[in-house]
Amino acid sequence: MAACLDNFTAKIIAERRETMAKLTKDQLSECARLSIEAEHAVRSMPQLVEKYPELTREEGYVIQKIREQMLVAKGHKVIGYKMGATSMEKRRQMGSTMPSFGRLFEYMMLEENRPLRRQDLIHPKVEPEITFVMKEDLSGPNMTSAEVMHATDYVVASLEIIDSRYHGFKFTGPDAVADNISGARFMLGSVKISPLDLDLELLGVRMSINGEDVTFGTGAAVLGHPARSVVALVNMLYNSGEKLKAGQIVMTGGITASQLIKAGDKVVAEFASLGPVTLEVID
Ligand code: OOG
Ligand code: MG
Repeated sequence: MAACLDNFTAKIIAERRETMAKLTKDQLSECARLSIEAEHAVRSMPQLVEKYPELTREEGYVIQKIREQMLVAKGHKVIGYKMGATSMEKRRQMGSTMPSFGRLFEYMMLEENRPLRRQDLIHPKVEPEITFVMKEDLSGPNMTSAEVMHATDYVVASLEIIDSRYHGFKFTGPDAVADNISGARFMLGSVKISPLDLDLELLGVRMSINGEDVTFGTGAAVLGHPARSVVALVNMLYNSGEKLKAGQIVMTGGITASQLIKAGDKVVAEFASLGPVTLEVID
């Protein structure tokens, strides 16, 4: 596994081991492997904290980074990031007090109008999000919303399909971070608008399943303004020696709580100005 770790990850692990002497490199790699295997096998697993009750959020991020390196070694590609727990409804649902981030890989992207296969996932849920696509690199630690808005190519409506790899969708903060914040699939809408031409905080969304409205919200639910979610991401990435790159996608986090979906469902998220995103779930 060591060959899979870059210098940066090795350094964090070394530092943590000096200060906390907690999980070893092999144990961290084992946690990353378990999350990947559960995803591939479409089978849920026990929380990592059952085995490692002292698991920290920082260790969760190291596991997430190792997980990324393992997927990249298999030929996958990171195409952006997804923020977690940026709205009150999501924080309440996740039992989380602070925002977190995960990574988006190319295989997670569902082309518009492509159905989601229920059997590919363990217990999928869907949530509406506003997504930024960047045209310039951004690095922390002192990011501002204005810089984010100017560095953004466009925003689009989106649906995220999350699928925790833990039994019953139950986890602690460090577990969720280690498991890539439940990232599974996502679908982007086709209307692209500069965030400078929208009142993102006032932008409303209504999500329905099989014609019945299930959740409502506005962009302001996401940290007061979705650009602040990108600010938080860029500043967190700085802490781990990374930056947001031109062309990358940032899903700013569920505006509303997520909803369980099943085969046969038709989910529509209707966003003001940005239009609808429609997801059909098949067997
Ligand atoms: C974690 C996913 C969090 C969001 O938008 O807040 C997330 C979960 O709810 O399992 O994607
Ligand atoms: Mg989400």
